[in-house]
Amino acid sequence: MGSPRRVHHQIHHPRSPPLTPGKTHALISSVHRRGATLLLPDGTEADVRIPGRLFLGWIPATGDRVVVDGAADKPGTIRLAGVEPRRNTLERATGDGGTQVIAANIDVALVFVSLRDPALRRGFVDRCLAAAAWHGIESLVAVNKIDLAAEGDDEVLHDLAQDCARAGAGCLGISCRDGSGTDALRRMLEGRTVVMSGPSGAGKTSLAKLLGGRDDLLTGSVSLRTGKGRHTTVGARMIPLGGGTILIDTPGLRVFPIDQIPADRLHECFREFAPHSPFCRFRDCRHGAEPECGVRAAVERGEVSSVRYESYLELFAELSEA
Ligand SMILES: Nc1nc2c(ncn2[C@@H]2O[C@H](COP(=O)(O)OP(=O)(O)OP(=O)(O)O)[C@@H](O)[C@H]2O)c(=O)[nH]1
Ligand SMILES: [Mg+2]
Ligand SMILES: [Zn+2]
Repeated sequence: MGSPRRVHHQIHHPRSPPLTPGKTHALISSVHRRGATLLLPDGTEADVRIPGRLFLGWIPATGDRVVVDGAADKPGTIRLAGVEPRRNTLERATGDGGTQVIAANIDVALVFVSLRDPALRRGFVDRCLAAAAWHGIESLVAVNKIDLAAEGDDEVLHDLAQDCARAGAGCLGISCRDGSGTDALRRMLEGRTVVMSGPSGAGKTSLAKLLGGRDDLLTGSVSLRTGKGRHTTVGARMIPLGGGTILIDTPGLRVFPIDQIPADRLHECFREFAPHSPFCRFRDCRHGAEPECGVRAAVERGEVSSVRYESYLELFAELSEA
């Protein structure tokens, strides 16, 4: 059992090989200074030490799948025996030029926004979709508070749904207040590991409560009570919701980071651009002010959303400055 394969920057990650047969697996639900808390198959948690010399080069992250030895009903006997390769990671830059894995093995990046209070900001949605695409994570946009819809909002939602579909993302409107769409959302998340981003006030805590979460853990506080007392959790942690859904809570992370994306590869994160770039005059066209750009022509014909294209230009400018 070696250290996990480093997931390189590419849009479509290969699926990981099947888990080691005949072994007990667990998920790392949070990481603290001296070890980690595991989520065991029976839904209980156990603390383990991370034996550094066994897993050279592996920095554990929330969402890592590990192999464990010992009896699950005797938490003190559990120890780590191996770690599975990661299927994907969500990462951010650490100031000193390195990267930090926020969470691993994510099934769905849930972009949770509201129609009003706070108002829907398409730039926020597109930023999150780009980050998820870069990390090879499927994404779903949920627009909360559709109970507050006013005249013209049908069109707003319709345009968003169309743009998401072209970008390869799911999209649905819901209301945590009156319950519309929430059953559909619950089904879409069933049995999956979800990382959520959304602006303050969008209704993330309301959603977690609705899905059966321990909302006491969704407060952004950094300590977690386990069998052995209090540990300082370093970053993200798993919150099991009903129906086998696991929510990864990322305190202090409002928006998925795009800082890993090189400006000249941002266009790969806007999947609907791909069919049009062969028509660009320059092979290395970045779809900005270049003459005879196939993507810009597609925007003019209405085949690529002008809203998405504007978001692309904004993010491109931001990444080019960095
Ligand atoms: N009208 C309406 N209000 C909602 C809905 N969902 C949540 N709210 C309200 O919106 C406010 C913010 O909801 P929260 O769940 O606290 O939002 P949050 O995303 O967790 O916010 P932060 O914790 O600050 O990031 C609360 O007053 C909720 O009652 C909804 O579907 N419709
Ligand atoms: Mg909240
Ligand atoms: Zn172009």
